[in-house]
Amino acid sequence: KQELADVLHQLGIKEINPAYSTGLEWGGKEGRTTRDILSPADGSLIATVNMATAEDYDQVVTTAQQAFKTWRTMPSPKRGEIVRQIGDKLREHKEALGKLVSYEMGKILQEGLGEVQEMIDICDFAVGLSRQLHGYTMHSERPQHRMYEQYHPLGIVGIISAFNFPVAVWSWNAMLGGVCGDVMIWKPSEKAPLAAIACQNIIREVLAENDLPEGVFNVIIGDAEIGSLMANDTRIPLVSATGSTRMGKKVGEAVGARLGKSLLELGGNNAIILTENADLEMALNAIVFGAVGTCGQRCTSTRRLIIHENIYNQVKDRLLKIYPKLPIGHPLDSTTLVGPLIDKDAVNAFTKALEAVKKEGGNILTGGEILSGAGYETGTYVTPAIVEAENHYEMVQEETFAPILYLIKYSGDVENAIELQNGVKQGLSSSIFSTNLLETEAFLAHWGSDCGIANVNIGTSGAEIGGAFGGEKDTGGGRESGSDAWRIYMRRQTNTINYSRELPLAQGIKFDI
Ligand code: UN1
Repeated sequence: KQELADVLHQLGIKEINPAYSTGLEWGGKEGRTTRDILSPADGSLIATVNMATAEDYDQVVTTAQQAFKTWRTMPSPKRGEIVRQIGDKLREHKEALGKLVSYEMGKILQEGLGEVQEMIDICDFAVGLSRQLHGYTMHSERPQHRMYEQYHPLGIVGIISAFNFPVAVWSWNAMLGGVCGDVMIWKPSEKAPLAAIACQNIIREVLAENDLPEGVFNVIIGDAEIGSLMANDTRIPLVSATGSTRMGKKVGEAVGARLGKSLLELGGNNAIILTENADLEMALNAIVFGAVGTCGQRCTSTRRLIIHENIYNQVKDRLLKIYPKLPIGHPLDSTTLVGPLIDKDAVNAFTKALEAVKKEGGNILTGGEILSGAGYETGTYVTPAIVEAENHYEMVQEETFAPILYLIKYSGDVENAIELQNGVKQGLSSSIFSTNLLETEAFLAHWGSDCGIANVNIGTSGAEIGGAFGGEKDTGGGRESGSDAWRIYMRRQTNTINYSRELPLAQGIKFDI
């Protein structure tokens, strides 16, 4: 308890945290509803936050608009320098922030620390990127003409993040947006706002130390209504949203209706294919980490295992030996591998999904219980489930944000497995375990996996920040994080310059006046 109090103190979390934009602390509960933030680990009240109103939102937008005027005039490498300082401060606070993420959201400490490491990594990436925001130069068809393109800052980026990665996914957006010259308005999940406030405190220090204006990075703690204001707001040219497909469709429709840009990172229904040529020892580690890591609450979590019939029983037996031994408990206990689900609603969704899949013919091999007794008083701890199922079952087609792994048998060639793997609405992450080149290349071919992420001999979760992250179909199509994902945060402009004394028209058109 004392240790957690120290962690909160180090991160500047007061008992009651107002909704605020950088530099502006709007005190008091007056006119605002409040929300108690309870740890899913032990049910304790960590803090109470005041939820922002529509007026608060407007004030944040005005602050951000103001800050944009200064921020966009700074050379990009200078903005990179600010991001470098943010990365340094994150290094300093890695332990504390990792613990807070873990305590507030319930992922085990190793994963909490991993999440902060993703933030540090994206800062480093963004610093380098700040000197590489380049476009092409083209040869003009006209003599003494030059064509090139440049990328300008876009404006305000609205970032709606989910509870399961309460800080990392924001940082992918914010650090890239930051070096690109944008200003950010971040609406974290109302289920995990404290880690966001902690990040904001870190950033405010950096901004103050560099005499930078309030409002380059803003946080607004609010519910879906604030999200909807952002989606409909023409002052926000880009809305980046992470969460369920249901939420993403609403955001995408609203942003699309005003012809804004959206970057959607939505549900996944990720599968690992195990062919007869899989290295099972490697695969088992990947499967278990993918299926029960973050208690099955990653968008990249492994939900389906598509196994060749010849090795099906062997894989099943091995998994059934591992699962009952998984240490389930407090996420800050170093021996724990499976922490709690975020809340009771998530537990209900888990048990409902299992009931429903059973009705469809699914066979629950292990797990599915809600734990009770000492250490499990919150009712948020469950035993991860393994279910024999068929790909077409309604529940198998859905993303249930909980540790349920469906075992699906295939026979014949790898093409049959790929067809099953692609046979869902979502298209985020996918993986194959095989040491056979023909199989792995088929999986990577254009008729192979239809997902945004396709891995060979690596599980579905735990992507590095250097690649573009996102997926197809119901996953929303957006790409964030590494590679050239930065381009969406900028306004692209094509410039043609005539340095001759003639005015030839393109396409050879004659137009003499
Ligand atoms: C998410 O679950 O929204 O690839 C993001 C992973 C992490 C990011 C997950 N690096 O599992």
